[in-house]
Amino acid sequence: MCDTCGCTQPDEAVTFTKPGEQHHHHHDHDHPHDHDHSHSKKVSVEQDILSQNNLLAERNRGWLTAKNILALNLVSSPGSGKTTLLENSIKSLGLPVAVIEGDQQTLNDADRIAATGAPVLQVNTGAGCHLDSQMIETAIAELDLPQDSVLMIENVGNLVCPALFDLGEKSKVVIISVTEGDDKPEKYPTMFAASDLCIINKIDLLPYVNFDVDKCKHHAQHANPNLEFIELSATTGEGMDNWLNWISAQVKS
Ligand SMILES: Nc1nc2c(ncn2[C@@H]2O[C@H](COP(=O)(O)OP(=O)(O)OP(=O)(O)O)[C@@H](O)[C@H]2O)c(=O)[nH]1
Ligand SMILES: [Mg+2]
Repeated sequence: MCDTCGCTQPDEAVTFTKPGEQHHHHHDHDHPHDHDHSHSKKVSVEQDILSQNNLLAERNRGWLTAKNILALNLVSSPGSGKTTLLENSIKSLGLPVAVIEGDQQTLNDADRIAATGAPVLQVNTGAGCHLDSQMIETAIAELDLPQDSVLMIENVGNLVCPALFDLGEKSKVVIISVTEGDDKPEKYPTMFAASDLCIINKIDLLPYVNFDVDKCKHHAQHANPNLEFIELSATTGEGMDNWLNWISAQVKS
């Protein structure tokens, strides 16, 4: 998994903060920790972490489904435009939308979402490079989500680790922007395999960059033949209707 990048470090506290509130809710990341670096031990700890995560994810999914809340997990490299996409989707959806923001540090993204009027909770993961299902369990309890609504989860910007962690969402939505290079699905296929929809963002920049949309899609489809695609620009609004329609179809299905 990703212990080289520090996301399973034992002493890291995760914080939950609503913009404008002083209150910080801390809890210790309770992943099992192990200091035996032999390979077999490492594998079994990783399996424990993932199976524990999956159990809680199923509980989240059951809770969300019972309240008819569509939960989407937005995953991507840093800076692909996840927050911009959310900022420009929330008002147009015609449904109550709440957001969980995942970043290692800062309230920047939660502040941006709060400015749209949507309820939002920032999860700061410290050294951690992904959200996990326990963080989502805590966050949804704090957000007091209404029945028949949408929950957008913006994961930590990272095209690798969040693919492994089910949060209890209905779908992962992977966002790739045209400035990242069209070989990303070829290099990081796991994220594309784990997602139901691939948004190709920043298409307004296509005239200025070397990005072959067909090549990108071809490799993403190789990782996941069922992957759907939407090309859009979160800043100019081109293609945003397709995204909003896709969400509406998910709400109904
Ligand atoms: N030209 C262009 N710029 C965009 C588009 N979408 C986002 N950006 C810009 O890309 C930069 C990063 O956007 P964010 O929305 O912060 O990206 P993010 O994925 O939320 O970033 P992290 O949360 O840090 O991973 C900002 O400068 C945005 O204005 C787009 O469609 N076109
Ligand atoms: Mg963001």
